[in-house]
Amino acid sequence: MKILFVTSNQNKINEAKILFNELDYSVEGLKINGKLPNFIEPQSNNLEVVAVSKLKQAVSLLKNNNLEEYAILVEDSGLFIDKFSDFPGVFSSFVYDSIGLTGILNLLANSINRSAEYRAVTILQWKNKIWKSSGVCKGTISNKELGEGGFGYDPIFIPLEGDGSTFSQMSNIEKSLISHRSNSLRGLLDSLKHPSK
Ligand code: ITT
Repeated sequence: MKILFVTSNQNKINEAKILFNELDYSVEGLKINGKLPNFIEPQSNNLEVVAVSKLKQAVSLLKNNNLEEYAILVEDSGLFIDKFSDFPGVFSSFVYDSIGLTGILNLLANSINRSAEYRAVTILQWKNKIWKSSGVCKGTISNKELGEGGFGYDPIFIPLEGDGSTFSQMSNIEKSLISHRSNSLRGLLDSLKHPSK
């Protein structure tokens, strides 16, 4: 099966490739006329609402472009910081582009409570079948940016399941063993492998 992933983020595509490889499914970014079309994001503080909206828009794009034989994958994710009552959450992208990692580190300066979690919701649709899943990765926010890999908040996110390194200090494979997105995608894989569950 070929999966078209509705994302502009190549890191997300790479993470999905690692996982779906197990079922011999290929994953590539959805492109219409060579580029990812613009999607309207609903005003919502719920990752699933955003993902469902992306899915509906993508499904109608597939229909209009004779791509219905392919499966479509949508995902929405964000960083939820305890001390800020889950902010930036669905606004993670916007906050990253506006105040950036320095802004987050400044907001948390001298704070003892540095707990946070990444959350992801993924939905796969193939023809009229839909599979939904969610994933979490718990961790803490570091005191400074560390590492070169990953993307977004990875230089300041230390997963609890790791060895104290930030996601940016890990390889893609190490991140994909414990990340929120991989956890969510593994839920989809599980449903695909065991359809009766
Ligand atoms: P698409 O919308 O095109 O998929 P995006 O990167 O903007 O790309 P989101 O809208 O889902 O993705 O926004 C999620 C934001 O949350 C993203 O910009 C990052 O700042 C952050 N984020 C989500 N998952 C992350 C991860 O695995 N590592 C680092 N930051 C992540």
